[in-house]
Amino acid sequence: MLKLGSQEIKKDFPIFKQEDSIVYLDNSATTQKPNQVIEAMNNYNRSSNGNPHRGAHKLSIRATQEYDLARDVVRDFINAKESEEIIFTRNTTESINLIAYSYGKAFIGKDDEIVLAISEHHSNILPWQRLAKEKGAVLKYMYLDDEGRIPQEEIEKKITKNTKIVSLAHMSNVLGTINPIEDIIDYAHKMGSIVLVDGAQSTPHIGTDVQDLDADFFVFSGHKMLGPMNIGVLYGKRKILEEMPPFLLGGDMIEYVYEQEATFAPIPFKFEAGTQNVEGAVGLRAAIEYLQEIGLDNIEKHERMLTEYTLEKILDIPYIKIQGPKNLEKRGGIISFTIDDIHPHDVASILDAYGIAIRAGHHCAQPLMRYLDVPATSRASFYLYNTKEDVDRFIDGIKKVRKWLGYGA
Ligand code: 7TS
Repeated sequence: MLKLGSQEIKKDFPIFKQEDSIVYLDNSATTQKPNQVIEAMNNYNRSSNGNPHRGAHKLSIRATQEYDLARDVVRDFINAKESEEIIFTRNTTESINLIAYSYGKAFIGKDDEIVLAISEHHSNILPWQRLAKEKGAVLKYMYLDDEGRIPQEEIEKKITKNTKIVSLAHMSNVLGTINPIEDIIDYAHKMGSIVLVDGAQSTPHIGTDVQDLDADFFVFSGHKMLGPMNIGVLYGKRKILEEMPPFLLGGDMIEYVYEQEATFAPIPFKFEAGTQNVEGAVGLRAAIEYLQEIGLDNIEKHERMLTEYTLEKILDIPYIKIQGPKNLEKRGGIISFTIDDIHPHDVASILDAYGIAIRAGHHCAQPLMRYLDVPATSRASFYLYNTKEDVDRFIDGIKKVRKWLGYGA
């Protein structure tokens, strides 16, 4: 097995051969692809490309088999009960939009409450804003303590008997906090609400068990877990998915179509209108198999080691402020920070000149930025191929930023 933390693992990722000196710390935005994923997609295109579910010919049949297999692999990865509960979408954003549009329009009405956290990504805010405006529903936010965590009192204050859905990131893409979704799901269910978990930042890094969590919906994106862009997942409990009306209408999601009426195919097809992204599903399957071979537990452990190592060093630098938890408790490998007197965009540009890729900006979380009272942050985020040497270069880089701009040490 490949040893995490060694340079060896980078050999699986052709981008690190081409960009042999890059320190890639923008994994929360998107991750790099190993040869295994690239080859799986190439092989599919070379040998099995056809339109799935449509033809009797062998290429269509092969494409259908590849697509179905990918669905089974995703089911296993998140421990869903049935493969029919796995719907392929383009990404987390589309999955949430689908739920807000379909479930929301059918089951959320006037004065019903939708509860989010203030730390949500815009993808988990805007669809609910529109729904709330259209339906006269109430959009409520759970606020955070000084470490970026949702206090228990806040959960019990905001989720009430009128709450119809709680929609929440498992891991914040800015603060790196892992939200107490088990407790929130438990409490929301007691109040009669369902829960959507946005797993965009957690699924790639920590094991997911949707049955254990008892999540009603769970969504994530392939491109943040070594897979390709434009393939995402929406898990939903069978009973709920069956009650929901379709989102997009068109080919492959119907049973019968008449001049004025139509009936729809069973799940998952009801939610997969149009020609599907089989190539993407094949790539996602290869990514999951790669992650499973290394083991999510090992990945989590490795990233915790890197996070601890980084925090130790960064907390020693007096002009740097961490946004989010400063310890390892219930957090992932995402570290947001600001450097006194320097705009985060300048930090990112200067680090780029040293070959270090981080992200700066509002991270699609403007309400959180306002809540934290910062215009933006710089953010480093880890994945399995990062090493301690990457962290050393990153720390070295951020120590040079102020000097570069003439502020002295
Ligand atoms: N939810 C969370 C928690 C995210 O971090 C992101 C993307 C999304 C939803 C949307 O994912 P998409 O695949 O549909 O685009 N987050 C980031 C980020 O932090 N930097 O770039 C994209």
